[in-house]
Amino acid sequence: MLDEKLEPIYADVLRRNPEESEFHQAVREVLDSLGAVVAKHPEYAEGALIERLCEPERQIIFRVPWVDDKNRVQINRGFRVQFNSALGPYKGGLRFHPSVMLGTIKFLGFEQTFKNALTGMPIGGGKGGSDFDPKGRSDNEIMRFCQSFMTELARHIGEYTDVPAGDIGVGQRELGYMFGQYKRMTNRYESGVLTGKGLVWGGSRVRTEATGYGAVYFVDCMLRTRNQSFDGKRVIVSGSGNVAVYTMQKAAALGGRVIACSDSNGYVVEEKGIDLDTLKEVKERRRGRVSDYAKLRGPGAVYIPNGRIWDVPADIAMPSATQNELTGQDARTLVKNGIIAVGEGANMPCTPEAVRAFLDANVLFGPGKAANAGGVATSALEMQQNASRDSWSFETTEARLREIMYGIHDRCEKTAEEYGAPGNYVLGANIAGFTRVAEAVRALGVI
Ligand code: NDP
Ligand code: 2IT
Repeated sequence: MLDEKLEPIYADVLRRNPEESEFHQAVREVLDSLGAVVAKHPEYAEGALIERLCEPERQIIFRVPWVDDKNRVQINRGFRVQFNSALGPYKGGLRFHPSVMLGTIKFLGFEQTFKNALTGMPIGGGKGGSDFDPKGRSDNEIMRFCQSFMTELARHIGEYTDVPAGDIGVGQRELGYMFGQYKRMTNRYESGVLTGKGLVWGGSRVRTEATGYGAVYFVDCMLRTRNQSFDGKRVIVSGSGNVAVYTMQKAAALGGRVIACSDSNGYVVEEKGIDLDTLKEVKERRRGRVSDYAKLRGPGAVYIPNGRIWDVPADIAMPSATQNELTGQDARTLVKNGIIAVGEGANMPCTPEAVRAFLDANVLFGPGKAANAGGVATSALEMQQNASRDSWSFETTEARLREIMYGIHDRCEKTAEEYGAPGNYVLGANIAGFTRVAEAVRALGVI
């Protein structure tokens, strides 16, 4: 049940953003946590403050024409939603996936605003992307698409305005082509305009690893509140992209046994533990599938096409692929099999029903906007290095990331306690993120 002050705000969001179910879901989840806040601080319900937080400052939609290898003209749709800049320039990734619609980018931009606030760093929230499908495209096609996408995006971004980065389907290769095109168009080596750059062209150490490492640090903090650790635990990680791979790496480094990962075609289980060198060779160099990994590893690795990775009994689950990939039914299966902690590496991977099932079963649950904030936080560290024309060591950067994740955990934990729900990281993250961004929005007047 929504608080009566929040009910009309949500009704308005539904009415003004028809057919955008992912955006509705993300807004609803935050509003569900805010009842206690507006009861304690009625000023937050005034001045249409919450309404303003639900309305993006700017939404840009553009055509992306490009020519494929067969000389055919292709048309995709590009998006950039500049959600909120009260705390700093808009900041958030670009997603290239055929499922991308305006509502997808709005949900991600909304989440990003609170996530970025939670890091304590000076970054606003934004997100962008395209319905372009990179699968099966040649390197030249990827380059031409990225150049065309940037040709339009360039006029909307800048180191003080809006700083994109990667997300699903966008990694260092794509960012390189986009940065190259931006540099060419503007005749400026403006390193701070994008993050997730390669090391020799202005990138930061640890940015590649940051989201996964950060998510594991967050889960580790949650485990410690119950005198537990990763050591000896069975860990399952969905996805096998950037977030998943470095989640597996850090979980294994802390003594966890990572036994399963997946892609959109199926999952692989290897009881001995997933071999990360082989997985990286398959995913990062060959751009292959987890089925290729299973073939390379032989009989110890079992590939299950079209199955649900959440059927694999585990102690810790880290959904790191995409939104709504873990349903209420999956959550009940995990609980039945004795899960103790879940950390969202992806954005909104657990459905609301799944989140409720975990909270009801007293499972430690780290919501994405807290648990996966290490990626964007390290992007902010990349911006710091770019602004000071400096480059930090791996150790220094990782130590900063770890400190930031511990800080986020403490902020969520303390806020949950303050609002009478100890251990509820969903409430803690939503309220702590909201209050920081709301404070700034209020201070800046009606703009
Ligand atoms: P990648 O493109 O590197 O990897 C995505 C992985 O998820 C792939 O294994 C992919 O499988 C799988 N996947 C994607 N879409 C679907 C789908 N619709 N159904 C099933 N599987 C799917 O992306 P990232 O690792 O960067 O991102 C993963 C998640 O983490 C996203 O939710 C993203 O928003 C979030 N995130 C990313 C951050 C970053 O720094 N990169 C930071 C914070 C959050 P397949 O190859 O078959 O498509
Ligand atoms: O969802 C996310 O936080 C990201 N994709 C990373 C954003 C960033 O700007 O580094």
